[in-house]
Amino acid sequence: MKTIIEPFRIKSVEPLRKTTPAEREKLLQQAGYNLFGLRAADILIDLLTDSGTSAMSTNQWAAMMRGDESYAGSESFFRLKTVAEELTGFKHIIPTHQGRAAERILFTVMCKPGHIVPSNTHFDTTRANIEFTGAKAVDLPLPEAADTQAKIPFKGNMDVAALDKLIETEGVEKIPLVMLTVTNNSGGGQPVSMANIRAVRAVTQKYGIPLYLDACRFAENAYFVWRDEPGYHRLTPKQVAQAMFSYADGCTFSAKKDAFANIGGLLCTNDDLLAEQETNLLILTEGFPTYGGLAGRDLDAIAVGLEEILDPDYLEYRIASTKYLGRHIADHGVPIVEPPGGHAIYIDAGRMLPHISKHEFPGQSLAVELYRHAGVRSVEIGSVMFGEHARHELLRLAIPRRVYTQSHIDYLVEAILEVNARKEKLRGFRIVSEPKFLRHFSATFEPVQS
Ligand code: PM9
Repeated sequence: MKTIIEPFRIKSVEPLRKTTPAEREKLLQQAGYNLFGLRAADILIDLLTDSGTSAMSTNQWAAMMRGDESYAGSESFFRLKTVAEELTGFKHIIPTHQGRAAERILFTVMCKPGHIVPSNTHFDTTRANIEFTGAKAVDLPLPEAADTQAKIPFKGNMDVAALDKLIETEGVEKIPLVMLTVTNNSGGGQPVSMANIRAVRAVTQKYGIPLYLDACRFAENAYFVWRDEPGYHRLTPKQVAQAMFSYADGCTFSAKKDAFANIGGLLCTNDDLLAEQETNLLILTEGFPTYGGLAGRDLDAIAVGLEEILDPDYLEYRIASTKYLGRHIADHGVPIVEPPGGHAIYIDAGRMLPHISKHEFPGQSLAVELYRHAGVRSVEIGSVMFGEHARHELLRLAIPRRVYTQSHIDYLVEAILEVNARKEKLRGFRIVSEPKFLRHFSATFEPVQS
């Protein structure tokens, strides 16, 4: 059979509420045209993020009932530790309440003003947490990745020659660690090849610098390697993931992505001294090392999710579903970041709406219009999110795991193509108010009058 189906059936459902265009117009105005300010009940299909929005399985819910809520020495922690150690091979497994908490602890311990942390592309929370310590976050994506239309595999790779040059010119003492984000979220959800991980590893080893994975979407990355990189097809996705982790000295991980959990994160390392410093900081702000800001039941949900996510049938469906959305809009004239990535489709709003300059936020304009037209929530990944660091003006349609069905995806395709058919009518936005950090979460906007 050629048809790839959702490898699960639905046991519990949540109703979706339809709104009228007039209601949506009013809600947009009340939210200051920032879709983060909408109530979830007013959204039909929510593609704001794939983070913490997964549908948990029966086994995860059952595991939650086993949750051991002991303050210290919880059995739930030891169950998670066993799974995470087996998967990652790291010596120290530190739970945190989500990915950015792991980032904050890691960078607080490792970075100081004047330091530089290179990555293929930092995610916004990663960049913000690095810069909060006074260090600088530097992105070193492949030069070819600048062309959103280039259909090259493993477009999330790091520019290894640029990394070598940066370390050479800036000096080893300025670079406390190198990061690789798998898959490369801000770079279009594109995977990183095992060859690239190995090459980055060789450079970091040459200079004695630790390599950390931002492993939020490690399983989707492992699937791309398994599917497309010569030499890996004979392994299971889990074995590929284990190989990926084997080249790193540690990782940060948001269990809200590739662990199907609604909350949680991990900070892992092989370094005993670092682990001690990190644990001390953890106790100060997250909690005791056997719960790290989570309930015991959350730890159990993550432990089960980490195993379920590597099911080859699930990963095949997941990547095929994302590709279906991407191909059906791109083949009808909507420019997307090619090729379709793992967890999301990114529309190149800058290319789609050339009449809106980046100072008037084409991605934000498209996000607002897609909500106004069809009740779909997406997120701008461009100049609103990254300011002057933005390389593209993108609109991300992130697909929650195991949540929406094929007909939801077909509805999306129709909505996007209808907006595309009258794209010349879309107008830009200007910012009315913004906070100092991570402005996309709470900035307010007003439409630019034509
Ligand atoms: N990513 C996302 O939607 C959620 C926050 S923004 C709505 O893509 C990477 C690569 C991420 C990421 C979160 C984090 C932080 C780190 N690295 O959200 O703190 O994609 O668990 O993880 C979001 P937490």
